[in-house]
Amino acid sequence: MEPIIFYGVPSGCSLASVIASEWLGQPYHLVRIEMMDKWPQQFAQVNPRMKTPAMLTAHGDSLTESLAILQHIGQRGAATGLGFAPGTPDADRLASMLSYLVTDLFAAFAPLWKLYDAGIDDPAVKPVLRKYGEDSVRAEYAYLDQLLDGRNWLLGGTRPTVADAYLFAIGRWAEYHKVLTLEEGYPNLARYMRKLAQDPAVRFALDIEANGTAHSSGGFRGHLSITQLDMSKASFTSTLAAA
Ligand SMILES: N[C@@H](CCC(=O)N[C@@H](CS)C(=O)NCC(=O)O)C(=O)O
Repeated sequence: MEPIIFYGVPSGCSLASVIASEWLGQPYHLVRIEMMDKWPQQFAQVNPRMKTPAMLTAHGDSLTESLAILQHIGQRGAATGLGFAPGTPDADRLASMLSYLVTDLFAAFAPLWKLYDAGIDDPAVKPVLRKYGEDSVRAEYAYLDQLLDGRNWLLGGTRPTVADAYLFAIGRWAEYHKVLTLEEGYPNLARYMRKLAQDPAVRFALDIEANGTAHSSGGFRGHLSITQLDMSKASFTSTLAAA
């Protein structure tokens, strides 16, 4: 079967898995999850934690967690430098970068998402969460800005890897939450985000997120409805999904 990526809107971290799938250039399908609505119950069979992204691989296995999905896509694209063959120094560098992004950078936004999702109005809690989130985000953006000084891509090199797909997906959140403006104080990150925003795969993923439709120059073979999928054939290799 062709792999299926389950992506969430609005503004999900799963945008990275869509960008990376486009960069890979091999056939794949998408399933859209409206995260603010009631989630389809069938999705629990792909990811019982009810989080996106999730994937059904070409073998019909469920794969959860951005890091695992991006490593999977990257390894399939090792020949072109989207990821790297396991056991190589480059693969170690990519694993290290992805780990940083999915833990420290993602976690910096947690208080802001908590405020957004839960609509917290308690005056004793709201400013504390806001300040903690803003300080954490600024610290990580300062680190990333320094890292990108003189570099086109997160790992250096001449082409983006799956780590760049993830940084683009998360990097837009600071402005989404009105924490900062990249152009003011983060010039390298601003240049990097501007350049990626022009990339055809990134534009495709943003259009898909916004409108549910877009022109693919990669391997997109269309959306599937989750109700069309025969989940009974999916097998769960993910430790989290099997729990
Ligand atoms: N550790 C997971 C986190 C996934 C996650 O939290 N996804 C968010 C969107 S960015 C989600 O599905 N949120 C919906 C919810 O928590 O209800 C990963 O890295 O894939």
